[in-house]
Amino acid sequence: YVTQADPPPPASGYTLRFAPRMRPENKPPWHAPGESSRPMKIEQISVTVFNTTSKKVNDTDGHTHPGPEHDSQEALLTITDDEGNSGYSFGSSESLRPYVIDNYVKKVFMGEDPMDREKLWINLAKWQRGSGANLTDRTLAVAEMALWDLAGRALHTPVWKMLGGFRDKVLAYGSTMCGDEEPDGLATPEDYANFAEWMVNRGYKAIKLHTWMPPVSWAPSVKMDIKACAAVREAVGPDFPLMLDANHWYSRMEALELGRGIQALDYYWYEEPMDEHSTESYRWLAEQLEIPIIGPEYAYGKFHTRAEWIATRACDISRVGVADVGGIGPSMKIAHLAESFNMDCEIHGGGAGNLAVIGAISNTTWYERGLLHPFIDHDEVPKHLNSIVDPMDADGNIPMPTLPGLGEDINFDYITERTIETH
Ligand code: LLH
Ligand code: MG
Repeated sequence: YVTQADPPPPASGYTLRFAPRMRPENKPPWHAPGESSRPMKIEQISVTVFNTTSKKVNDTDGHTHPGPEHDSQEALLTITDDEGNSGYSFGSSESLRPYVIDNYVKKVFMGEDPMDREKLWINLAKWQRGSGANLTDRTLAVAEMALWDLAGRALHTPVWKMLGGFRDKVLAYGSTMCGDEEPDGLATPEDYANFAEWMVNRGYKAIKLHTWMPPVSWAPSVKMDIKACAAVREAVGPDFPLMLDANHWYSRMEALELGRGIQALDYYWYEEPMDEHSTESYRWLAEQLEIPIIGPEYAYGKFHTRAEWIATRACDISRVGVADVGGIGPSMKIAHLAESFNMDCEIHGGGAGNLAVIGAISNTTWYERGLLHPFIDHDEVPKHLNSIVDPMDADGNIPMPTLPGLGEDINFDYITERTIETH
């Protein structure tokens, strides 16, 4: 079967190729011929909070920027069944705090068959209504992805294959951080243009700009956004796919002016320029612009909200990220819903869960790689992993993971050494 030492799959277009795997004999869940499988049971759920380091900081509005290296905390959720199979998924220590794990995740999951992901997800999601906002879509996503990881590891199969493999690699777009006021950072249109040139040389085949948002002293500014978009278009040439993810709280008229500006620059899609909870505002915008509107990314309501956007023509391209809608299962529902309307569904954010969804659907083109910044090395391996999940080759392709499960190559020794709490 596939081990960590195996090389990544060959770059072979969209044909499916995969190293043959052997079923380990007498290892669960493989059984003797004629023997039917018995349900597995979740026996243990634990969270390991550990210290690590980060070179990223959040501003007062929650956007991520480069910062000095500092101590930070991460948490690893482990779900183990009675046959000794474990699944792992990372989250914030806050989203996996004891109150949430004990009152919701353990209550719903313990003693259940970890393979019953749909039942467990629906039963957990129902708890959200009465949880007083304590049980978030993020927690749902981490818990659900640990179930997928467990199943994949038990079956010695990557999750994207379990979902129904479609591709063995995907093109990445370089997704910048939001603008800042740092010299040589992303402070001016020229900074964006210079960084775009760097990204093209690195191999990216598309670029998405996040431009300036508060608390940048003079932001937001439609005029500056258009200047940055024009500088990048100038730097990369006329045929290179570019996208814009602007300040998320523009008014309708500002969003329209900006949309017309980047439409004239031949941008490929226009993302989240207004609060997404007003579906009608996006329907109004989409009606007036030719550039495709993508969304919603952040709006609450999981697949229900995406269905409303599609049904009311508020978007031309659908959008979903595993952390936004509570996991891989609900993301697949949205991708298939969009597919049923001949609509693309572009995936928000990177990481193992999003990569698994991309590997299993036909109606998507890109992997969002980032957030990138001139001061950040995205290829640097986080200390709690042995390798990054999204290595990109010089042609801008990311291979689908070959490890069983979600495909995260976890450095368990590092986590054990730096554990500060287990619950
Ligand atoms: O505002 C931000 O920081 C970004 O928009 C961020 O949420 C990013 O994840 C995003 O929107 N990507 O598409
Ligand atoms: Mg976005």
